[in-house]
Amino acid sequence: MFELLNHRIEDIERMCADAVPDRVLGEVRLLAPVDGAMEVWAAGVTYLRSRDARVEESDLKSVYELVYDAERPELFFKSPAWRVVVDGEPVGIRSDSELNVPEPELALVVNRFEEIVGYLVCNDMSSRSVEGENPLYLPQAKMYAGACALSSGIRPAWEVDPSDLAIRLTVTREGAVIWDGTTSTRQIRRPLTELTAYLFHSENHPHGAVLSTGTGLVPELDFLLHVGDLITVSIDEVGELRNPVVAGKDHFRFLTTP
Ligand code: DO4
Ligand code: MG
Repeated sequence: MFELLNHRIEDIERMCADAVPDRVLGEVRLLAPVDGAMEVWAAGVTYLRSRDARVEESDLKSVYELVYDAERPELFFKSPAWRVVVDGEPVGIRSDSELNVPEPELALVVNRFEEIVGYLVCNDMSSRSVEGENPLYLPQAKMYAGACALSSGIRPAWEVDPSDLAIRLTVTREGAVIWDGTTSTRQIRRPLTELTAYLFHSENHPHGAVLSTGTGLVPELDFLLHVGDLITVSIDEVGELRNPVVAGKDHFRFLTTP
């Protein structure tokens, strides 16, 4: 993957057009679309719903109101490539967290030249109770075993207009839907290129990067994920991600390290 992101978008488009598939999709297991020194980053509080939900859960409300309106967006490191899980694999909740939610997000695949070359579905799993206690706990609320899921297939940027894509989140428990909501990328407060510009502002990403663009769907405060729940995130024209929920790091012990 990172070798592809070493190229300009017009070269990638040509390489994709010329590529001759040597295997049928159904016959292979798709891996995470990140490798090498690629990192996954995420933006936060880019939708009004995310701002309001965090104001509600937090003891320190104003940081979220301030960052929603600020010139500089909130960006945080989410995952190295090797920790990412894909469609069908479990996502995690922290064993020391009571209030956990999925965050369904459009993610951008960015080449080393800061060009958006494709789109993915991301689930930015989060502990609301850990973050709500103190925003300085954000790295623990956001980075733990099984916290970052990405869809495997990249939708090329030249095939999709990302300005008004429906994003849908469904949580199923014992076969019944217990939470369901839809938003649109139209609701995002910042241009996508503003987010990528900040990601590359004072850092190089020589293997490219994935940047998730924030959530516009946050369940109500009384919603708790349970072990065994099935989370489905789908984004029109981009893809779908389905992951069962597990708790604790042991389920991820056998992820392949770099
Ligand atoms: O401010 C904390 C994280 C926000 C976030 O992940 C989001 O809005 O999607
Ligand atoms: Mg998020």
